[in-house]
Amino acid sequence: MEMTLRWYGSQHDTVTLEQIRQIPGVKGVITTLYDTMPGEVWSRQQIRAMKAEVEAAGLHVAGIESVNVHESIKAGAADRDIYIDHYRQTLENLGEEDIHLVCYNFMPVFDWTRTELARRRPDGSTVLAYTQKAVDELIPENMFTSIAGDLNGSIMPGWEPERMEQVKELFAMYKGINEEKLFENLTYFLERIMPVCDRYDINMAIHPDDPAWSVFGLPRIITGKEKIQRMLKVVENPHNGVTFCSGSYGTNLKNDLPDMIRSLKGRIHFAHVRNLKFHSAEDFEEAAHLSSDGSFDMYEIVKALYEIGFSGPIRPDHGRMIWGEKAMPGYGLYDRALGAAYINGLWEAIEKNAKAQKAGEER
Ligand code: DNO
Repeated sequence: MEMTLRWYGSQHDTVTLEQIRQIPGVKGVITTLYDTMPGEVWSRQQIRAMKAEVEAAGLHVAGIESVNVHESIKAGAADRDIYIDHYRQTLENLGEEDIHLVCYNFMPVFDWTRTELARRRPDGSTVLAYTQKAVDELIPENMFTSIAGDLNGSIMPGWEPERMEQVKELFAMYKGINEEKLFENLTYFLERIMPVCDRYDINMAIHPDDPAWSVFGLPRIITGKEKIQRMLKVVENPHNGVTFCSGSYGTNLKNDLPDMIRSLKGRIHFAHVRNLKFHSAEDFEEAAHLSSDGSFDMYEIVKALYEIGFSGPIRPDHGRMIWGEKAMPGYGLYDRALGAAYINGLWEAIEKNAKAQKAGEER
């Protein structure tokens, strides 16, 4: 694996590349062109400028998160082929610039959903949290305004104000689209982009739906083991892969995370590692990465990644807001740096142990 950190670009991130470079073991960033809209073609010039900035700071671009998929593609609208062509062109331009990993999602309307962006934990840190009750009581158009006060002046990925202004129209687009139809639209999209991915060796890594169930009655299809296996089989190409995000699949307590990782051997191109603390199956908050701070056994998760020979980029995911930091919720420096150090520590121990065991067996 390669330890990385997500970075939103100097115009949007409070964390600098110089800071990222000082996190032990981090040599690469996962980034994006944050000012582009879904459906836009990313030019080679823009990509080159982004790479140059990262490389000037002594780091490299390990992958893109995200190249967002236009709603017309997800909804299978009449004009989807135009946007698929744009997506293919963006992939080609990324490939020409030697970028080989793209994380994306196929969630209608909303990207990830949280109902609180600054829930206070007993140690005084604040974290993102979710309760089903709050979602059930909210009308979707008000989702953005209900969390806007806790944004610390940042724009959350997937929650860009322009998108939120169109929520009503977006919902209308998905009338009559059930899970099966959404799955067909995903298949249609994947079949058309795979030739470009093959030509440029680009690994597509679909991000799970978060939470891993339907919200506001919208269909959600990347939620658990069977569904993800179906998607990998329907387009049986190694470039059609996944982002294994423990904090997203983990929202559904029925998902056995280490078992899922093992079942996805060879198709996990990117990993997001984070821990959640559950108060009930429908009320959870994000915890520190350390196992004992949340509900997951992080050792078992990292061990499963090690055992399947995972070699792609990995990143600590949402961190708590600690030590007075003001940053995009989930994306401050301090707690993610702690997360990176912890995951690196787990990996080192697991690797040394496995090697010692193997040497012992050979003797
Ligand atoms: C949330 C992120 C998601 C993810 C997208 C991928 O913090 O994990 O926004 O980047 O779903 O397209």
